[in-house]
Amino acid sequence: MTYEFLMVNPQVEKHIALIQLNRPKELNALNRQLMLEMKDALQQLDADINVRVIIITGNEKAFAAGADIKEMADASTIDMVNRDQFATWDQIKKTKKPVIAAVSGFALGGGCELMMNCDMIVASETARIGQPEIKIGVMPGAGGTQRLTRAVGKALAMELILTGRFLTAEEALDAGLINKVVPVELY
Ligand code: DAK
Repeated sequence: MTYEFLMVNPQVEKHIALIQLNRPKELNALNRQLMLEMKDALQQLDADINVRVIIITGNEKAFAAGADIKEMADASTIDMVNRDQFATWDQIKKTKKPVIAAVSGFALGGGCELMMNCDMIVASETARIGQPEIKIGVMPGAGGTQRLTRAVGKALAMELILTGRFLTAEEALDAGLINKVVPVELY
């Protein structure tokens, strides 16, 4: 399983597969190619009888800093509708095996939405989590308004979406958004 923007190890430990986003210079911004690769990797790992759990991760600085803003910059409304670029996220929900997000650094915008699509979320103490789309004049476009609200309640979800403020890992834990905070050395 060789990809341009992902590194995939189907047996990082016995029965555990690892998908690592691999656009470090762009803070793992989610371009269309990366999302297509994610869909393919998940389908293959789901079909692999040796895999029982799938972990999705980034690197120490960024899980994913959101959809690729540069790729979207010139897109019209019609382009965005036709691209349907977050449809690939549906594959995470279709995956029969548990998917765990291992988050360090930034999980923003589409990156936060990717994280929230997973079944469980473990974050390093350096994680910074948010939906800052408002700062570039758009709203969360891949389920963030709904999943964040279900996870943390309306008050905090509205605050995060309307101000773009980032949560620390501890705040996210207290709010019920993530399962566990670990020291960054363990990440
Ligand atoms: N896209 C593309 N490149 C990005 C990026 C992103 N989201 N985030 C960071 N980068 C790139 C930077 O441009 C920079 O590249 P160079 O300039 O070096 O070439 C490199 O990554 C390092 O970033 P910084 O130099 O900015 O690093 P800092 O540590 O100073 O700052 C930061 C880190 C995460 C605070 C900052 O990079 C930042 O604010 N990034 C943008 C975060 C963001 O706004 N995320 C949300 C993106 S929008 C839709 C609706 C909405 C959407 C899509 C569809 N529909 C209705 C269909 C949008 C979804 C989003 O996720």
